[in-house]
Amino acid sequence: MILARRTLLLGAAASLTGCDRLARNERFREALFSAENFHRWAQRSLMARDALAHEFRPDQISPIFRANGTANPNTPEYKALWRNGFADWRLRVDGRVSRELSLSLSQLHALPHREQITRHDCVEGWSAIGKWRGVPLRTILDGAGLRSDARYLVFHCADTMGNGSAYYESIDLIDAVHPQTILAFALNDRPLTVANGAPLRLRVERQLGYKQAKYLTRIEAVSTLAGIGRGKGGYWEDHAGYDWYAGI
Ligand SMILES: Nc1nc2c(c(=O)[nH]1)N[C@H]1C(S)=C(S)[C@@H](COP(=O)(O)O)O[C@H]1N2
Ligand SMILES: [Mo]
Repeated sequence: MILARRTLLLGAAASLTGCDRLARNERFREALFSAENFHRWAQRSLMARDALAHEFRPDQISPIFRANGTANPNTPEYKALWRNGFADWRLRVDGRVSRELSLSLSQLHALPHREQITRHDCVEGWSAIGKWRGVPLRTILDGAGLRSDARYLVFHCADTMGNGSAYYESIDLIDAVHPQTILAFALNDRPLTVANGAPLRLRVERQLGYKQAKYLTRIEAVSTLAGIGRGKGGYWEDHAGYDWYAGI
């Protein structure tokens, strides 16, 4: 669907033959980038900004929610936290905020929850329906108080990818305050497993799978994505040219 729209926008230039060679061309990448912006603008103008992603019935939940990407961060720090049932884990909230926060899992459990049964779509060609429970991100941001120059939220993760770069993702403030954007600690009525991102992951339901950052350690409010990773707003955006705005 995204590809079809993109092809439409870019016309013949986007014909997928020779795509790799084209992608190395800076001017083509600029065109891609503006099409991405257009796609984002179009999606947001045609639908209400707070439109909800479809929610499914309990009987539609997939029997298995497969794991993808990192299935265990496997660092000494993560293993120590896991061994202790994540009692010592903390979520740091910092950057362009008025009050830095350091939240334990039990503090998160004590906050109002939201539950949603949604479909996760991975660009690698699989989907799964799962029931997520977690704290609306908005609640946390209200507690931290975003400063007026905050424009993005960066989600730092505990895992490092094969090339030594940490996994991270980012979203803008529109998605940050969307009612279905939650920090999830449970999947299908069970605490998140390590494979699915324990102890806490992001769910941003109107975007693709790679935006759903697992193994959260820190949420940083920033005014620009420059200087974070390679500056494109996420691990896959930096390393494989994935779209920063992965709307579905
Ligand atoms: N920290 C971290 N988050 C991540 C990934 C990862 O490798 N590390 N993979 C992403 C991708 S591509 C997908 S499809 C989903 C997979 O979530 P799951 O393992 O619960 O299926 O997590 C996303 N979030
Ligand atoms: Mo994915």
